[in-house]
Amino acid sequence: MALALMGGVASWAQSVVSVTDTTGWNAWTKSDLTLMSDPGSDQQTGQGADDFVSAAGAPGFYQKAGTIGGASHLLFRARFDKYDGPDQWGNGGNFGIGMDLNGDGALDLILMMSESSGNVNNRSRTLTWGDPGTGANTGPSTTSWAFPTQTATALVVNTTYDAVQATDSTVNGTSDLLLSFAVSFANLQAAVRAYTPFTTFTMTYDTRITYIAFTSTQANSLNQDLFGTTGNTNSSLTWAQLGAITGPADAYGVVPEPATYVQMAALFAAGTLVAWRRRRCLSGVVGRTGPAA
Ligand SMILES: [Ca+2]
Ligand SMILES: [Ca+2]
Ligand SMILES: [Ca+2]
Ligand SMILES: [Ca+2]
Repeated sequence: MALALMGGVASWAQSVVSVTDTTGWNAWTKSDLTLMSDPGSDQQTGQGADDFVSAAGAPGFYQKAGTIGGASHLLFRARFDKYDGPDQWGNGGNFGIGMDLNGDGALDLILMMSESSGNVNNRSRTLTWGDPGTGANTGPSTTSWAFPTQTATALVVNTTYDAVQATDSTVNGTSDLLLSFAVSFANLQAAVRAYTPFTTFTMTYDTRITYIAFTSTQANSLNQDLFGTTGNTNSSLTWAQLGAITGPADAYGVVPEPATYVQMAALFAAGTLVAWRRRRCLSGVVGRTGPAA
């Protein structure tokens, strides 16, 4: 990937990317840039394949962005405790990513990756969007969601889905799994506009989103493992109190240093980060989210 200077601010040029990439991934961090991690054996239902893990030098969650088939995509990659074989992960599992789009700590959208059960060669993997309920949605005990419309997108092995053995960790003495999937900017943008008050939301490489990740046995619950904290899948604490939510990451998964906010705000009076800060303060409606990368 080439680093370009655009208007004095470093910005990653858009590159062709793949779920099978071995480089260019950014590990999830909190707002203070602390690396997020997750222990083994804290998932709640006994399936090691659904247990987020991390190890020294082997982060548990990564993100990147770029083009797949000419369309811009977000790519997510998680490390799990148990590797069962090529392209095997869920066997009926659900892997959710919660998104806070305006920095108020409340989830606005759920991206759910689900894998059907049975013979791995016959499984389907799909993406669907969850619409959070009327609760606060600021932590495990206050969050719910439903799937009001069918917007399932099929994932394709080696293109938008990949599950391979990790070569850099063996947590719990067993082989670990790196599971990756991709979602297009267009798909995310349409879901935001359909399910949230942010009806003019535009997804760009600079758009800042904060994330949580979890696994579950049912698509409408969080009952296996919450990434970034030990247990706590029913906690009444907030995502931030649990250390389970990222900082405001751009599409590449990069969270700016706190000082960068001030610096960039001075450079771009109407830019992405100013809009972000304003939204954080006022919890207002998101408008245009800044210049394209
Ligand atoms: Ca875990
Ligand atoms: Ca929110
Ligand atoms: Ca393992
Ligand atoms: Ca956990």
